[in-house]
Amino acid sequence: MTINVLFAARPDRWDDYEAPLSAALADAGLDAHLATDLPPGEVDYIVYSPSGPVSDFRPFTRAKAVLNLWAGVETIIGNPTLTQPLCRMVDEGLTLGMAEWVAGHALRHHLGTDLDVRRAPGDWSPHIPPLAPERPVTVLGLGALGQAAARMLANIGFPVTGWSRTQKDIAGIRCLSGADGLDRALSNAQILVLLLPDTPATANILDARTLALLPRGAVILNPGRGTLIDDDALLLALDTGQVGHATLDVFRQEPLPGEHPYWHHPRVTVTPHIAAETRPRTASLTIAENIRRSEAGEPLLHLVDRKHGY
Ligand code: NDP
Ligand code: OXD
Repeated sequence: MTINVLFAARPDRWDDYEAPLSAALADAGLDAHLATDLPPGEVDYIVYSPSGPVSDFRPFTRAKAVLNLWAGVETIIGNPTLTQPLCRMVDEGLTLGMAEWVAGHALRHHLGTDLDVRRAPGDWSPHIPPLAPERPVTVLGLGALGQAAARMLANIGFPVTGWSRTQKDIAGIRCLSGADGLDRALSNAQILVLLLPDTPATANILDARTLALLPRGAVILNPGRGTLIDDDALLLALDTGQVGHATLDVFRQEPLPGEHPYWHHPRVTVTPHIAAETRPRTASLTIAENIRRSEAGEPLLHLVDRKHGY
């Protein structure tokens, strides 16, 4: 029997996804009908994006799973109409994109690139940064994206500490967990990367207390979520020099309002939630594999844990 797959992302994404997703479904051996408009009661799987048209899942009485195109699930996890299993996106394109973004921004601060590219005529003085092995970096969150970023940073040569809810064992990374582990992870983080999800347990994880644990002048990279940071505490820490620079990709309100102090703060770089994008070709493989598994009675990949919220 034909499997009906509803593409419920932003309509302008259809052109990017139609061909790769159709091909991935066919390659997975599935007889699937993929469309942007289907009678809800006939839909077997929903390919979902928070910016798409579906917010009430009740009419989708036959749907076996909701397959999110996003890694983050904070906008859907609390939806009371969602009774179907929810899978988040783990996509090798998204993962590599994030690792590259983190490595690029870490290197910008590590090398002091801004100092060199802003030189004026006559300013020929050398500025010698330490080498990567002398620059400890910490990554909060060791999931799909945090691990990839941590590995890329370690490959460059940085001594990398990672912190997660459950204890990990990753070659070449010092892995910590728990409340005491967080304090230790922060205490020597000259560059701190936030790759935690937005959950009640991670809200304001960087606040006045935890910011004070960082070495003076530490750099923060936040491609995770805006809610991870107490913005007032960060602004104060930037003003006092406790934090040397913050490169922020995600915010409590997006787009970041024009009047927000982050826009004009000399120690803040704002990027418009572009750290990593779900890539249609590779994301289609994840979606097709999950539909194949579901149809074969195998466990779904990347199932969201509703208790923990990610
Ligand atoms: P995962 O779910 O794979 O990993 C989340 C990590 O956070 C896990 O290591 C988890 O620990 C850890 N974690 C969760 N809660 C806690 C807690 N309370 N204390 C300590 N550790 C915790 O997510 P991804 O790596 O795929 O993505 C991370 C986030 O990146 C997304 O949720 C999203 O917010 C953001 N993102 C941003 C993008 C951008 O363009 N800016 C693009 C894509 C994602 P454990 O391993 O023990 O479960
Ligand atoms: C995501 C994101 O969660 O792009 O996938 O932020």
